[in-house]
Amino acid sequence: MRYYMIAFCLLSMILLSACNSLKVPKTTMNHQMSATPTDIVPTNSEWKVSGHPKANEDFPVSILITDKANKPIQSFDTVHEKKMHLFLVSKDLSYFSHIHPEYKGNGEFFFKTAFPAGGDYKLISEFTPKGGGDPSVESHWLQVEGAPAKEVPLVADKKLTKVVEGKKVSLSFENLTAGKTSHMTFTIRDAQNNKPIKNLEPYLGAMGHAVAISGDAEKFLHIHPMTMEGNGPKVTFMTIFPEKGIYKIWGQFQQKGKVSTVPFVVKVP
Ligand SMILES: [Cu+2]
Repeated sequence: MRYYMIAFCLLSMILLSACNSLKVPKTTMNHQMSATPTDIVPTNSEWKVSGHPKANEDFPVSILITDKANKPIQSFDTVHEKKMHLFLVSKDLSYFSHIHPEYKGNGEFFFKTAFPAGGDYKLISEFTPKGGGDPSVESHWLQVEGAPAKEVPLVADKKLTKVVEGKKVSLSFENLTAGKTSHMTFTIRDAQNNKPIKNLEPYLGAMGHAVAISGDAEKFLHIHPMTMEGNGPKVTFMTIFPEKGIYKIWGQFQQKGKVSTVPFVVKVP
């Protein structure tokens, strides 16, 4: 049964990534599986930003999600505890934020945010219209006025170990090749004493989340762990990078009620 599930999961991923590289589905094994692997509901989105957003100033954004006939989609599934997951990144991928817009009804989501500097930002929303098996993705580029941050060149990390908020996090891959199933493991230790952290807490219904975005900000993968078992120090994700190239990956893990975001830049051969 387990192997059947794995095979099914792989097949869904391959078919879906072939359909639309931006809409690569979740790759969790525990996640409810769709009836058919091409279960993405086609959508449109309308992003409304009032005025001209300026750096360091909160501004409101509303997103209207419609179907192909431009009728607002009424119901959304709650996936990983939320109806919509929204990722905000700067063009150079140096800035990253993961938030959850509020559902207002009648297809409309709402959030407020502020960006730390002027420049171009990509807003990537992920949601599942009710009855759709796999999440839909809609994105929008936004220009923010103000002094731009110094552009950070996106180069692959030489060392895949980072210390973030007292955690020493190492990233390792098995079978890292574009178009193939890769396993990506984060190992989390206490930066002070190097002891493995074994008390990770579920964050949005999983032992961690990972997001990968290609260097051109065109390809987006939201990845969930392969298992709910264990609370660290290792969290393994399974995914398919659709194309070769540079990707930035953010792992998010919760311990003692606090979420840490750990970024890595990798080159996928
Ligand atoms: Cu989310």
